[in-house]
Amino acid sequence: MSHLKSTVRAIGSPINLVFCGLDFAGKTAMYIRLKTGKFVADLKPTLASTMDSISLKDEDGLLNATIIDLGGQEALRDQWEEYLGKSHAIIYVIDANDSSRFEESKAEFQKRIVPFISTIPCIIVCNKFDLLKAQRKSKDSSKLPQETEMTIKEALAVPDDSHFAILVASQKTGYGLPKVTRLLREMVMN
Ligand SMILES: Nc1nc2c(ncn2[C@@H]2O[C@H](COP(=O)(O)OP(=O)(O)OP(=O)(O)O)[C@@H](O)[C@H]2O)c(=O)[nH]1
Ligand SMILES: [Mg+2]
Repeated sequence: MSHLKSTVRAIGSPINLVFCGLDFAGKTAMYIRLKTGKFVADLKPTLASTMDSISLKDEDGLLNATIIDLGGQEALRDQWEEYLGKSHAIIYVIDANDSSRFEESKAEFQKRIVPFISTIPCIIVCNKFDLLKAQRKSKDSSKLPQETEMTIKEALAVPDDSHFAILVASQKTGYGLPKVTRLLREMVMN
């Protein structure tokens, strides 16, 4: 993984994180979970983008971020570009439990995200892992995170030479979220 940083950031200043992805993917749920540690089940679609400050914590301390949570509905997607170019990292969220929308998510990823990810790191979040896991029921699910990563990487046709990481996560259970801070440190801060 390279460490390119296209957007200059003053030392110690917050990183700019942009959340994008299709409507209903779980962007707002993730931002709220990262900020408050809580899962909100009855969120309304985001129509006006939200800007907020969050503090992420890990064993290395605090990582301050200014986040932009964008709306994913079709009519709102043209707005993404304006924010993507100013970000230090992109969080692209996909509902990993809804394969009927993988094609649509791939088309938007290829059109709107790929042009940025040779220079801006991107964390692809395979969200709603709790729902995928529940479908496995009695079957062994130890390999499911790895399988999900592969499925989503292929579904989005992520270019091998791009600056990305894939994270399997659930906003409901919190699965995967402790890795976010470390990934951001590795991808943006180093
Ligand atoms: N079970 C489960 N539900 C989730 C998860 N993440 C989000 N949801 C639910 O999915 C629905 C959509 O989540 P949002 O966060 O509003 O989706 P969004 O991507 O912000 O959607 P837009 O604002 O329209 O772009 C909500 O009912 C959430 O509670 C998850 O990991 N697991
Ligand atoms: Mg939202």
